[in-house]
Amino acid sequence: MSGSVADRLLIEPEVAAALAGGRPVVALESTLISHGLAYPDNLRVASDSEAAVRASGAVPATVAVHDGRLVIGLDRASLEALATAERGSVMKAARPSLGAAIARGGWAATTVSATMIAAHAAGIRVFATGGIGGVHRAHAGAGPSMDISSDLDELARTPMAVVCAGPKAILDVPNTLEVLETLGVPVVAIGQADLPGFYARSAGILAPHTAPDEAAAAALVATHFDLGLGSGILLCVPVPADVALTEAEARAAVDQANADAEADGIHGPELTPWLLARIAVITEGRSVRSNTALIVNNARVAGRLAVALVAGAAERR
Ligand code: PSU
Ligand code: MN
Repeated sequence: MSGSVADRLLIEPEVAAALAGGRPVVALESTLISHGLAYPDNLRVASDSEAAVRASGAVPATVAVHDGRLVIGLDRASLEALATAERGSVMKAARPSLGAAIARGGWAATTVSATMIAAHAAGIRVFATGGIGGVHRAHAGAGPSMDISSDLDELARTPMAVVCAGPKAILDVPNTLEVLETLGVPVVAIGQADLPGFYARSAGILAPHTAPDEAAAAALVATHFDLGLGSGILLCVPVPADVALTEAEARAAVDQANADAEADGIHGPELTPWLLARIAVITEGRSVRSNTALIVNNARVAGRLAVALVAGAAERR
């Protein structure tokens, strides 16, 4: 018995038509809807992100698992179902849990890794999320954490341009960059030399590569894809300035939340959503304001990037 992800796709007609016509499409993920944010922020962000992709001239395709299929392009009712589902009833599907999520039936949300798998099988090349997963922080007195998101390995093996606001600030960001380098994944900051810090504009370290603007980033993406290396490319866009946390506030909240998670013994796939929720409480909602704004901003940038990639391909013909 053999098959492929492609056998499991259910591509919504507007998305299918855009792909068949070679028009720009942007994939969006669903774990940030079901696990990353609470209702109603999650539903607002999901629909605002789709609108932002459209405003940039591309077609949005939010990805999730439903009743054994990888759905590419969710309608309003599906977004609502995911956003309002009872806590714990929606599975978080990543590469290691994708088979289980498909076999189980019902709804599952796709993380960055699972969304990349589905979107790539559908022929989509650009994807927007909030922040990618990475290497979690070490516990006090212990060696480096072995809790490394499957997002990183997926970036190594799936050729897709992933737009984010940097690795999530809850992580060990320097070690996350090291792993991405080992895996051969280019990391590009757009518009600044510093690596964007998710809640804050800067992660306090330089990005390995920088592109002055989206057009330059699109040219870099096109060259990376033309080489056929097989890997993805990570584009990091700073959170909008008016809702950014200062580096100091972000650091204090993240340190506190990680200490609380360690004390409570939180680990595994539960850890990332737990930390995001804890930081929302610690910052009295300010982290949610930046998280929601950066997701929509990334969707807008990804839309422009998808448009530029299609235009560039037409020019090269
Ligand atoms: N970006 C956000 N919020 C999120 C995520 C991204 O602003 O909740 C999700 C993505 O789906 C990402 C996941 O793949 O968090 C990482 O989870 P983990 O660390 O368990 O791999
Ligand atoms: Mn993990």
